[in-house]
Amino acid sequence: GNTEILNELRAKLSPQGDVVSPRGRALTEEVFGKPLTPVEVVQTICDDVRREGTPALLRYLKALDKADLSPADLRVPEADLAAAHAAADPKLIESIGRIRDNITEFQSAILHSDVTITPQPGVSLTQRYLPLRRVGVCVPGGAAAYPSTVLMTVVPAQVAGVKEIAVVAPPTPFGAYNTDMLATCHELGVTEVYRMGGAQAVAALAYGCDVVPAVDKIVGPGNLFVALAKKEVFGTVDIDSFAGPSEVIVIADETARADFIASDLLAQAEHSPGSSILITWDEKLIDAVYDELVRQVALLERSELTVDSLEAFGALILVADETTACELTDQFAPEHLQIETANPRDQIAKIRNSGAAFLGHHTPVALGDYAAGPSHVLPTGGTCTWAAGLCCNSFLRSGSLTEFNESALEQIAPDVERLAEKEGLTAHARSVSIRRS
Ligand code: HSO
Ligand code: ZN
Repeated sequence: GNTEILNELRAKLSPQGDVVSPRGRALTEEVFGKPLTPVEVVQTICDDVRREGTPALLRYLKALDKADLSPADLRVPEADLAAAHAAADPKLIESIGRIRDNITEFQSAILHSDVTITPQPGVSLTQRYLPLRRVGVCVPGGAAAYPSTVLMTVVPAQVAGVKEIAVVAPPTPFGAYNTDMLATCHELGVTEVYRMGGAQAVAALAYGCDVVPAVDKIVGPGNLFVALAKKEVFGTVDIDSFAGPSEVIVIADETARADFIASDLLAQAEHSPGSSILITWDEKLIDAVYDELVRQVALLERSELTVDSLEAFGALILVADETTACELTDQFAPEHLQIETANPRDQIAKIRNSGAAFLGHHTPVALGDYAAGPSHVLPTGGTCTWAAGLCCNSFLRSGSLTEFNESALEQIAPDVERLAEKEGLTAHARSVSIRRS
């Protein structure tokens, strides 16, 4: 049945991800001298970086990323950022500027501001929001370069008012050596960029070392090891949601175009691994989308990887009706939800669980990935039932301010004293009664 298919997919995309590739397993055996689970690998790395600092960081970058760096190589010189910017395609820089404006406009509009109430005369209660002082941003650099991830993390942090932003990217051609990524950092005014990736970079950001001062929060996507390392350092620092393999569910009706749907499924599969699921109650769409997938995948630059991903994590699901489509979607709780129907608001009203939803025939997920305004850093693996996507408010922490005058204290005092007595905490009670006239 359809539920079983989705459960199976969900299990494969599990954020715990205890499966590693044979290559990964061989590498960890070589580096650690014994087979370790990914969690054990990450714990070992984080412990070592916490205790030893930079030497451990360098050792792991060499062993795991094959990057033989000296301490001085870890930070990208600001001159390199400026040079990458100067050499970049001017059209790219213009696009980045426009996208930054889009993100800024949306994020500024949703930014929390302080709230004060006066529930009664003489009482003032405030929730105030302050930006984090310093944050770390992980930018992936394995399978592709992601200037867009720089935009979708850094701009919300800037809107929140974060002053210090440290970007880390693995020392790879798609990572810290990618000039488009570096140019984007420069355009956004980021001056701290580090050539470091994996669990070791997360540990360095969390604990700090001579090269990079510790941050208050680490955000951004990465591979399994980055994700597990963020969990490992949570408590020392804050982290954002869990970002595993990308996922989309497309809900479509008879008004949808098979070629559009196929293009959306392929865009997600291209992330490889990426999960692409169509749910429809229109039988004709299933075959039409399948044919379009076959036709379009051949045209792609990453067609082989995309086919692998579709085969492992893709599904075309026919359901009896719209209600069933919405129920299945809610159960799966996808990172991205795309609704290609005549009245997408009818369906979204019935669905609680999705990291981000894209409504209508003219709103491919790619708009959100690159340019619309909400961040593309979203909870995956079904975690959107309790986690939210990154936004400017992820970079704030709140605190409360409470102030009572004498008569307001007098009014509330009996309740405080009664509860304090019940708890046997007489010093608490006295700290109130001593102020009463
Ligand atoms: N779909 C990815 C983000 C991304 N797509 C970056 C293209 N570049 C996770 O939401
Ligand atoms: Zn994407």
